[in-house]
Amino acid sequence: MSASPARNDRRIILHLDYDCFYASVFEVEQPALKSLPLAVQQKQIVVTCNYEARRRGLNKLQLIKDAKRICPDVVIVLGEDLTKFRDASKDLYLLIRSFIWGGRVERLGFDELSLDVTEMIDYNVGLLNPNTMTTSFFHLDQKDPTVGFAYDATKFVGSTYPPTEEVFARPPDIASLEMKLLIASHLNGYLRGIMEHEKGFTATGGASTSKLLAKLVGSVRKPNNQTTLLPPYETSQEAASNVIPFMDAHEIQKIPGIGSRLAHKLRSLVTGPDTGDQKVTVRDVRLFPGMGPVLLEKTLGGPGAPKGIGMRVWNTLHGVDNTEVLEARDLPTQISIEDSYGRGRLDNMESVRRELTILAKSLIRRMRTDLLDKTESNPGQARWLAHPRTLRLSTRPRNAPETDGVRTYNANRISRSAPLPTFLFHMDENIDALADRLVREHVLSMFRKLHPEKSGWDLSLMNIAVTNLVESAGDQKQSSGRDIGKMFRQQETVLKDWTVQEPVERAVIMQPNVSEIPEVPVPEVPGWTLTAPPDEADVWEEGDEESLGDVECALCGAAMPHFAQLAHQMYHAVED
Ligand code: TTP
Ligand code: MG
Repeated sequence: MSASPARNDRRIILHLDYDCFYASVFEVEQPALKSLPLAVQQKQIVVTCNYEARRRGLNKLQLIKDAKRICPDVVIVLGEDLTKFRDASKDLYLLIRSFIWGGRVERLGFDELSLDVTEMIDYNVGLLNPNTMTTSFFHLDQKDPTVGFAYDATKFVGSTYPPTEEVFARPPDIASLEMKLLIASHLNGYLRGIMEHEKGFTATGGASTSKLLAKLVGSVRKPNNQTTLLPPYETSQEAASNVIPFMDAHEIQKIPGIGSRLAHKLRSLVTGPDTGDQKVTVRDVRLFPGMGPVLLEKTLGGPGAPKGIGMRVWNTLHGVDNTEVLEARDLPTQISIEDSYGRGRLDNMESVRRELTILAKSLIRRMRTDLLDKTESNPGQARWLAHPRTLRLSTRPRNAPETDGVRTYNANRISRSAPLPTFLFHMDENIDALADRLVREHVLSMFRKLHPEKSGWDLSLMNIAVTNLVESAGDQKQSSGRDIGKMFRQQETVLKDWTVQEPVERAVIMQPNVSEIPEVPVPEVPGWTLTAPPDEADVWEEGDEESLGDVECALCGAAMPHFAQLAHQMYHAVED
């Protein structure tokens, strides 16, 4: 077997995953829902449900009809319009980011955050006084020593992996990784408290030295809890690493970055090709004879696979992840809206026009939400922060049935692009009129070029997107998103567990935008692009794609987003 990869545990990373996120958005709007079993519906699926519903036997990605059977008094709310989830997600992200030095916060999907708090922890370790550990003070601001909270530096907040006594017989050495993680657990608890008391959302937290480990250890105790992965991380003469047994116990597919396809290949390698979807753990793969980066590259590499996949997965199996916390762009790279359609729903030009107009309306609404400068008090004069240059229409035709009547799933989209007409930026016209004009004057002709036949297409999906965004010059987006003085005053009353000192003014740290952007010509747009199928379900990350549904389940006919497909299949497997 190859040597274990080298560790580098200099960073301290926190992970936050909001509890039953979509359901919580409804609960925050209507707190009476909290005590009821609540499920959020998209198409015929429960995309999430609150923990009261989970106590009564409901699950994420269950069919609505099954949820009603298992829990007849379940309250079902529609969650197909993602606007409120997106807004809540942005709001929580900005709240948390306002505390983190350097704005080192990455959004993963709608409801997860990775925070690089190394600098904050190093600074606070440097200020520890060994004689007054139980009455330490966490500094949230380097310039103002009064801003922060009191904490006991002899105890972890929340749970640990492996579990430990709350009070140490001997507090950890101040210079140790354990001490840093202990302090990080207090920051984690503080941020979760702020989220709950300011916004009403609970989250589950993890603390470790990488995005991978912080995320995985965070999910050890859900909901509304947090877990810190305790050192040692490396095996030494004194003690064995905690990381290896922690990683080893996970099913291979539960590991971030090892999606369904890679997991399938690894399972086939370990158990043989015909053993179905037998459970295989990280340990099974790690200890497989001859295992190492070379065998992994041979098993997982090939056309379309990222370069160096063998080494990356080898590192992952050992809990080694050196990827940086990437700060989110404030502007999306593209905006795209799509919907899926059952058989026969799009078989004439009138129905295509009608559906395209619905998509176009959502698209323009999203452009106004995401790309307009909201600091302008008169909405009619709001400035565009970026101008997309390209309009793209994509469709996904269904495969015709084979001779035996079986219809195979076609994952390929075909698309056509054209320059985006500038009238879409007119703020004095209403969205309905703009959408109508966009479809009549532009999108329909793109559609006819994609599908020259007069009728008879059988499309399972249509998507309209604006891409190739060019940021506007002279953007002044350093607006303060929050009044931190007010926040600290509020905390005095709401956060009983955390001592809060003087109020202070502080602005949200936004990434400065490039102040001068050269005029970029409209690019050459190819007439035809045949897009490869996306690497479905390997990772689920919130892109700029807004999908209301994507694939049909062959067993029950339910339509669902493509990322839900695998979990849905597993659901059927359990049911059987
Ligand atoms: P998750 O974090 O997987 O779920 P959750 O936050 O609802 O529940 P948990 O407490 O277990 O973390 O996903 C976040 C949101 O994304 C979820 O509220 C609904 C949505 N979602 C989908 O739209 N499709 C999916 O397949 C999944 C898994 C989630
Ligand atoms: Mg969640």
